[in-house]
Amino acid sequence: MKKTMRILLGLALVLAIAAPMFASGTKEAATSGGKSVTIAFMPGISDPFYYTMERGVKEKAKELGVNILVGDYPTTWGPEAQLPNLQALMARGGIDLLLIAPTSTTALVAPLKAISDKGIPVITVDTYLGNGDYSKPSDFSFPLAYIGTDNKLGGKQVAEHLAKLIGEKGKVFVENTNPDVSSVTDRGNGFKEGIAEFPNIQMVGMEYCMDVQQKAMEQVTAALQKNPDIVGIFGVNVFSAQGAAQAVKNAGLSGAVKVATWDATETLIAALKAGDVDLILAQKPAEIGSLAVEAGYKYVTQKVAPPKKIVPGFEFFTRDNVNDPNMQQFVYKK
Ligand code: T6T
Repeated sequence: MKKTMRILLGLALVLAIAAPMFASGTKEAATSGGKSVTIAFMPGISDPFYYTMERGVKEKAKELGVNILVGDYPTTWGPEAQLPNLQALMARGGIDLLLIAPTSTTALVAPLKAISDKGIPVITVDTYLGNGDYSKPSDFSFPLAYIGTDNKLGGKQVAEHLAKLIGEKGKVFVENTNPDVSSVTDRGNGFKEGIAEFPNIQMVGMEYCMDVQQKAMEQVTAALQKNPDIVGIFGVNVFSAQGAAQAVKNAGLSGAVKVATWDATETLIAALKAGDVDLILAQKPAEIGSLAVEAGYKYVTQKVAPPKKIVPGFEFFTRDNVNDPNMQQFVYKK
């Protein structure tokens, strides 16, 4: 009896020691050459899209036992705001790989190349450098990969949805963010391409708010005054969409002017439920963050290069599915 007890106790001890090795949750710190792996994450701007991406980054890092350093969130969009925060992040040292959403296709090329040349590989998330084709040698092809939405395809599909909402005729307007940012440029171009398929729809303008919601609201208000017969508006990201929806609501035109938006913030979801917005394209920021950490980890620890482009999908919210329990996972949350 005593012997059986001793055997059982011994077995329990072995299992207790071995269990963490097989556990699927948090791992021991991942290492590269005996040192723990540290990945830095530099977001584009302080907004729910990047907060949600950070959540995906941290969840995957916890699973893999990777340390994450997060750069200070820039409060405005652009290299002037992002570069100092990037410098401060890199100065923390001990970084094995950098994940960054470059806020310009051109201005971030040289600073990121310098980081890459120092032996810190770079993956761009959400936005890309140059034309985003890292598979052919060029000045901007040094990043390991671009991981983000197919913005052109999304823009095209938004145009097709909006066209249906307005009965395939009338004037439409686009509220955009910045002219030299890959994500929003592709959305605008995709939208133009999609709208061109409808001969009775005329695109009367595209303005740039530089990612300032108040400016977006003023620009859409002015567009509605200039063209009172606008029937559809596309707001291409969080702040341009929220500003556009506000302008349409202030003008008392909710419902009459259809508002198609991009980015599933809680604010836009509430506006959709209230009838002030008619369509939302939800990206998958947490998935982008998670895939980026996974790719970075494999590269640092096993030298496995990721594909040059990794493109998670997107979803559409309408009033028909906004309360669907399966759709709630696509609402951006910290
Ligand atoms: O739409 C996202 C992101 O994809 C884009 O590059 C910049 O704007 C957001 O962060 C939303 O504000």
